[in-house]
Amino acid sequence: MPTPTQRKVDTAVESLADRGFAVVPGVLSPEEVSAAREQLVAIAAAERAAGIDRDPRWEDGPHNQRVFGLLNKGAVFAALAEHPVALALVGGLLDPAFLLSSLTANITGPQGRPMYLHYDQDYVPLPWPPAPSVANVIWMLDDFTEENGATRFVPGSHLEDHTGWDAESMAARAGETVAIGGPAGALVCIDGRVLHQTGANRTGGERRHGVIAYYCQPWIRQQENASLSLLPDVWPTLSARMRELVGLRMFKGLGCVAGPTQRGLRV
Ligand SMILES: O=C(O)CCC(=O)C(=O)O
Repeated sequence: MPTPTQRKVDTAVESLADRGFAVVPGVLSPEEVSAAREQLVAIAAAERAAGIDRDPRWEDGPHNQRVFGLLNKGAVFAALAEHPVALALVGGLLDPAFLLSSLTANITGPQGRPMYLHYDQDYVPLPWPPAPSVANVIWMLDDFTEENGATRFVPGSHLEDHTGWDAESMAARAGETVAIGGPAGALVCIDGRVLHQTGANRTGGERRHGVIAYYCQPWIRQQENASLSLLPDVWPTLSARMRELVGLRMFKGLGCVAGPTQRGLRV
């Protein structure tokens, strides 16, 4: 008899196959949500005050905020990236030796504009392999609603032929998107080939806090260069699993240190 969690994972696996995304509600307890949210709110406020909250190239306007490098900003975020439910879902999409590519947050604010419609493996040359090359897990630290900017998807677009897609042809599909919300403590897992975007935040005063764990096949360069970006005092706090996820385990001759035999598994 599968556990309730296993049943939720099984349902999510089916949704990922059919629609290219899946919401799993009730993964985090209210206490876990509060701990992560409080920490994120504090970091986001500090980064706004320090003027490092914006990259002017982002098109979703001055009301949304990204927070980068979350592995350096609290063990509570590492726990999300290595949560067993997230790893089980991503393990169903990618090679078992998949890596954590980056760990960031996306906070929508009132009047935040939608992100451009995109898929997450735009650097993978076409034709793609039959399975996704990357996957995302967005942790909902607030209820995600259509009004506050829940992620929007074009269901099933992961199965389409992406040849010839460009910014214009993707933008033209905005009318096909559906907002996929969920209660705080849920996650949404995303196949790297599905078209999606952050929704517009049309609320008067709500911020939507999401933590985004981005994973990739073990043969892809990671978005965040962990060797350079992880702070020296953070390395010893990482679990053995997280050390593997950031790339310290060799994969078929990749990720060696002075050759494959010198130091064995670097975990
Ligand atoms: O925060 C969201 O709703 C989606 C973010 C996203 O698609 C991205 O960062 O690539």
